[in-house]
Amino acid sequence: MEKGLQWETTWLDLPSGEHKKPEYLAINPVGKVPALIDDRVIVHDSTIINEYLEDTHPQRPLLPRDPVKRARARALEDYADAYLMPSLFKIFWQMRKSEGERDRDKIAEGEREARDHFAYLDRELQGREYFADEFSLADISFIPPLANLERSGFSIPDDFPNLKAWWERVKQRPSFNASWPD
Ligand SMILES: N[C@@H](CCC(=O)N[C@@H](CS)C(=O)NCC(=O)O)C(=O)O
Repeated sequence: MEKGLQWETTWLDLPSGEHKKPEYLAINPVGKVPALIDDRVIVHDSTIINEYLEDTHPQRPLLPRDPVKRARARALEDYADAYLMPSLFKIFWQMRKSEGERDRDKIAEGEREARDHFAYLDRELQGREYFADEFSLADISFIPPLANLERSGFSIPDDFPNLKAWWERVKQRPSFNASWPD
C-alpha cells in the first residue's frame, strides 16, 4: 500500500499449525510466516520480502538514500524482528490460550522484556517523527508486533511518550488500516 501495490493476503492459523502443513512448507520450507508469492517468485522472511519489494518497486522508497539513515533503518528493522518480536511472542502465545491455561509468569516475563525494548525505542524516537526520520521499513517492521500486542489487550505504557506518539502517527496512515484490517 505504501508503494501503491495490489496484493492479496492469506492468513494462516499458527496455533493449529497451518504453517507446518506440506502445502505451506512447499512455499516456505522453514515453516514460518510471512512468505510472498509474486507471480512465479517465492520470497520468505519479512526482511528479505521488504528488500525484494524495495528492489523491484523502487517508487516511493522505503529505505532512506542517505547511507547512515539507511543503516539505521535496517538496524531498527532487525531489532523489531530479532529482539522485540521474541519478547512479545511470550505474551501472544499465552493470550491465545483460554484464561485458565495461561502461564502468568511467562506473560510477566514478556511484559518486563517489552518495557526494556520500549525504553530503547522511546529514546531512539526522541526528536524524530519516524525511526529513520522519514517513514521507512524500520517503522513498518514494528507494526505487526505492536498491533498484535494491542489486539492481545495490552498497550504501550504512558511512560514512553515518544513511542506512543509515533504509534498514533503510524496508525493514522492509510496503509495501516489497509494492511491490518479489524
Ligand atoms: N525472521 C523471520 C521470522 C519469522 C517468524 O519467526 N515468524 C513467526 C510469526 S511472527 C512464525 O512463523 N512462528 C511460527 C513458528 O516458528 O512455528 C521473519 O522476519 O520473517
